[in-house]
Amino acid sequence: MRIDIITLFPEMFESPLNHSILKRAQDEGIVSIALANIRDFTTDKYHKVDDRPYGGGAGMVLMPVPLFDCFEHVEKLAPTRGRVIMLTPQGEPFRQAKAQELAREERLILIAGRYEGFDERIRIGLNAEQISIGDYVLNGGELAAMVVIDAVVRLLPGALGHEESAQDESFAEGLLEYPHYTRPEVFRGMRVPEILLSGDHAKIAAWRRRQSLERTKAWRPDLLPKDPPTDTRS
Ligand code: 6GU
Repeated sequence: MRIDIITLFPEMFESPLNHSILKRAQDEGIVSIALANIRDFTTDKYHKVDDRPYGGGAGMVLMPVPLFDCFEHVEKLAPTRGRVIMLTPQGEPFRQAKAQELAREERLILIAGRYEGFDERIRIGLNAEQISIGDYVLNGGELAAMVVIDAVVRLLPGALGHEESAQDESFAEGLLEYPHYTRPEVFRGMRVPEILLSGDHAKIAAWRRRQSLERTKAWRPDLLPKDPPTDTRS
């Protein structure tokens, strides 16, 4: 997969992209990630990228001209356009299903904005999708773009090194994960559940399944299907 990021702050991406899984995935050629700075596509003396909103109001708006020039440069860097995604609180809420969908693409172009927002003609002119990472307001789309990249890249074949991991975890099945334990067997008086030491893999799997369901019911009932399928077996 190739991911292009269009931003005013490429430096913000340096640390997250250069550690751990995201770094290794790039080193191994599983993903290639490129940054483009919108400001490099300005033509005026002040390298202006934002301006006051028509109609008045607070804040500044990201201008369409440098953004389009930047986009048209980036678009040509690879043969396929892929999915063009603007990060904005107005976007579709980002969920695991969307991460799985994006992980199947050959290319993503992510556009992170700043200020009060993007000039509306950017969204229309690029025919871009919009993604939000939750119902709160960030100072810009950069952190949201990093969240999307992190969630997508770990789903790419080979990125985790152990393929079950991404299958097993929270949300892959629409449920929260079961609890995990490692050594020591007793920590501050708290014992590892006996069943996990039993070696009975079928019983362990059933226990984990039940734990997943119970935790989801208790902590995230909104994730459970509205009409749970009735088990009619006796
Ligand atoms: Cl994608 N951008 C900004 N600025 N704020 C957000 C967001 C995105 N998602 C949630 N809040």
